[in-house]
Amino acid sequence: MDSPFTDLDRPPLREAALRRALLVPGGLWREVDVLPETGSTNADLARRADETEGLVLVAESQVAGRGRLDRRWTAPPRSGLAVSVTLAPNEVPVARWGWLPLLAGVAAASAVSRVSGVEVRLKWPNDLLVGERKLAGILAERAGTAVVLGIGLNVSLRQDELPVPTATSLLLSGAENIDRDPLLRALLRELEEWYTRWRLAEGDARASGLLTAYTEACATIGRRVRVDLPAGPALEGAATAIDDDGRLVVTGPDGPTPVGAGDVVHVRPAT
Ligand code: BT5
Repeated sequence: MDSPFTDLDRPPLREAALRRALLVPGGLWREVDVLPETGSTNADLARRADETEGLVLVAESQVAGRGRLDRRWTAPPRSGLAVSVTLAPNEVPVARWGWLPLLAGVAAASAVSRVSGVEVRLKWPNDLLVGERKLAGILAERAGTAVVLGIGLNVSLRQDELPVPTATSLLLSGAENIDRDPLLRALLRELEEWYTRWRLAEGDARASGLLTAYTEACATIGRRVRVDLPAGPALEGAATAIDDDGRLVVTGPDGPTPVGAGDVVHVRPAT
């Protein structure tokens, strides 16, 4: 039976209340839709990205959720948040748009930490971690003159529901609050705040404070990592910094090498 009330621990999102809270005059968000099911909220918004920025699409269930590099994002219905938004920072040079998924990571980690009471950190480029385990993932895709930014967050998944052993959920992390409505509101508000700040600084991550906030939230810096690249040998060394372009600086035997998010297949802890 697929009633919205089958699982009392997983009430449906309240679309009308979300709209009342998020669609405010002068605000970034222009439309908030909650679908019971879709393939991928990123794919849906990519088809509409040129219309306007500020579209928000949430799905209670995704049957073809996308990860990066043709990987998949899977989660049981109503067990988390699957949300995408459209952004079009036209006054920001395109070379700086690579900061958008990192910006989303900073906003999401801060909002989720605050609402849930769980300490959430970032794994470069844009996974949200609790300890070593993945709580949420972010996918930014160019669509014409806009960017579709998608976030998948695990909220009430139980151990036996985790799609991979390296995943976790807010429930499994001992969260104080696993109510998805306030989580989504906080996430979108914080995303709007960071986006506005960054856009006003014309995408300058240093001037907007984004670089500092990202560096503080990032668990990768200071660790030894092994970076798998699409071709050639893996790069191994100490993750020492994030540069002004949002690249991870890995310092190995040949000195510091900046690696861009688009070039990386995997970043793993190295021994
Ligand atoms: C990501 O990719 O982490 C980006 C995920 C973005 C999902 C959102 S949901 C809303 C929007 N609409 C979409 O279609 N997508 C976005 P990546 O770094 O490539 O990680 C994918 C990998 O994470 C998979 O190969 C699995 O190993 C793992 N994985 C899949 N589902 C997971 C989950 N629920 N929790 C933790 N890890 C998961």
